[in-house]
Amino acid sequence: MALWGQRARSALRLWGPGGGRRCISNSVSASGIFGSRGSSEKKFSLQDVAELIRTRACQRVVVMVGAGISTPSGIPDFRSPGSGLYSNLLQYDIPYPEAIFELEYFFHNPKPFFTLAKQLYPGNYQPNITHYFFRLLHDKGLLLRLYTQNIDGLERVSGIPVSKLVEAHGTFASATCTICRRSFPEKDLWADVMMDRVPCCPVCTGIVKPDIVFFGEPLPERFLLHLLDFPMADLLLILGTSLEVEPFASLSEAVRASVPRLLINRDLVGPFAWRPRSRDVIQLGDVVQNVERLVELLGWTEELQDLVQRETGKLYV
Ligand code: CNA
Repeated sequence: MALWGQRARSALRLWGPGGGRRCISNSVSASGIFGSRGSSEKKFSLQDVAELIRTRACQRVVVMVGAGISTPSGIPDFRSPGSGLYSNLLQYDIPYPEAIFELEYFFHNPKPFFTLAKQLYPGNYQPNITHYFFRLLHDKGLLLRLYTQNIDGLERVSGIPVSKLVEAHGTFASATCTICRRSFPEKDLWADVMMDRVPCCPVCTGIVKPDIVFFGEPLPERFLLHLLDFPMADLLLILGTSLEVEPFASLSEAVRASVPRLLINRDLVGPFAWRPRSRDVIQLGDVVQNVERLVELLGWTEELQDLVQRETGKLYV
């Protein structure tokens, strides 16, 4: 746990918009395979990835996602210029954007965080087709695990069981007193946040914080599942993330060198830019459009539409 804490600590210092440059210690060396396929060999394509899934040649799919999969649901990401959360934080009256996730500032003034929490709180936004695509992967028994940096809870809302999720930067689904560490009931947290009240522990009156990972805090213990999942994965899908936040970002290099990796993102990011592998597939552009294309190649379009209709119906009952 100590080592873990140390790794997470140094990593979470990199959350800021200008930070996050790599310092990978546990990556699988890609250089070996990079030269192992001749330059004349056909490049991997989205169609190849679809084929691996469709034929069940890959059945242990690991997914890594970030804020970019939730922008189509209406939640701003951090770093997109103009629309990103960091450029919209002025309204919260904080000294600098990252302060909103800093413990020191939180103890000084918790209001801005709870104002943001109210905005991001699960229930205000609905999953989009990307979340439901992962749900379909799970329903078909192909999802080994979904690692998310998001705190919007939309993976849960889409119906993916918590056992299949690693919410690496925490969740609003639970909360803890910052003083006595007692857990605080979810429904009471929700009521306080919605009523613009700072939640306080009924026992020691300490401020209660949703279990969202702040700068300098260790990641949830479930994150350690990556030690089992990534060596076992036979396909890695990475969507909607700048791959700037460690230790999450380094997971993109933790699959075996022979494992195909698919990046769907607006920008070319992380090791796809600076240490590509021969089985990398890069689909730059809008996440929804690219997921729809993949789903079409898989022949799952109708099934996905049915799932979305069914699940969206439930949300409004
Ligand atoms: P980020 O650093 O803001 O990067 C997002 C990436 O997604 C960027 O590369 C964008 O270009 C890309 N992107 C945005 N919209 C789209 C789209 N429609 N199609 C394709 N690509 C798109 O966010 P990360 O998740 O990488 O950074 C990690 C932080 C952000 C985590 O700690 C999160 O907690 C935090 N965050 C979460 C949420 C949320 O829960 N929805 C919102 C904002 C920030």
